[in-house]
Amino acid sequence: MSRIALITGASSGIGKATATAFANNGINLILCGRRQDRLDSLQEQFSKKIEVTTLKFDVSNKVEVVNAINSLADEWKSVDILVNCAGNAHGLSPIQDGDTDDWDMMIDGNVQGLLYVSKAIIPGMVEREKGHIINLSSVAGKYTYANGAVYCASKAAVEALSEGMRLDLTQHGIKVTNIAPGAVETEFSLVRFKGDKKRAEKVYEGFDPLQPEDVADAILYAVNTPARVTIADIVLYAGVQSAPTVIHKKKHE
Ligand code: 8X3
Repeated sequence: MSRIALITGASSGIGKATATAFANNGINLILCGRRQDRLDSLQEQFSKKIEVTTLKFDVSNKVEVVNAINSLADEWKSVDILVNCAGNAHGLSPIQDGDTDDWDMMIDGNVQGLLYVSKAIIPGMVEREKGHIINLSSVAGKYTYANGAVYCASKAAVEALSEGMRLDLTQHGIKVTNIAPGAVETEFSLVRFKGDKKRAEKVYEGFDPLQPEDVADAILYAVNTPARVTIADIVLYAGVQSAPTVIHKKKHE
């Protein structure tokens, strides 16, 4: 039986690219997200190659997470790979101007959500003495930048959780990989700037940003290493990027 991967945030961006890479490599998929129509169209697309099922839930809703994962049919329960991809940035402002609703969404989604999903999957992995958890962190979890304190804090928490999970789970045959991308062209900035397309597009102007597929390649590499190898941490920057806010953009004439 081929491996089964459960991917949160699978309906767009890095989650969707990872799902595509996994499908092309014969890994069966449990696609999770909040937008059922998008999950359905991905299911239709991938089901020519692999087995696919979908789960619609919000990672930050503890009851929804538990109910959705408990609803999996028996043949889907033995998850080999968990990709904790769901996450978001909301707002970019100095701490004194921060919106507490934005803070809640980032902490609830990026930290609590990752924990709720992991809690629902890890006991089965421990029982089977095998598994691989991929946590999507960010370079923002390694270096804090101005106006991004809470987003950076949420990703610093992911870094700590990846390390903590690895410490607790390695003895149970479970690998934990932390993936920290820099500037990736996804819906990330559109969400951060609350739908302001112009402002979002500006983020990726004047340079060649990472694409979701570049991050998916790194994830695929990590899940395809032999048992003797643990890829603990992968940091990816765009070609002209050397820190979260250091990007050598082309100047406009
Ligand atoms: C996304 C990368 O540097 O915009 O997590 O925060 S950054």
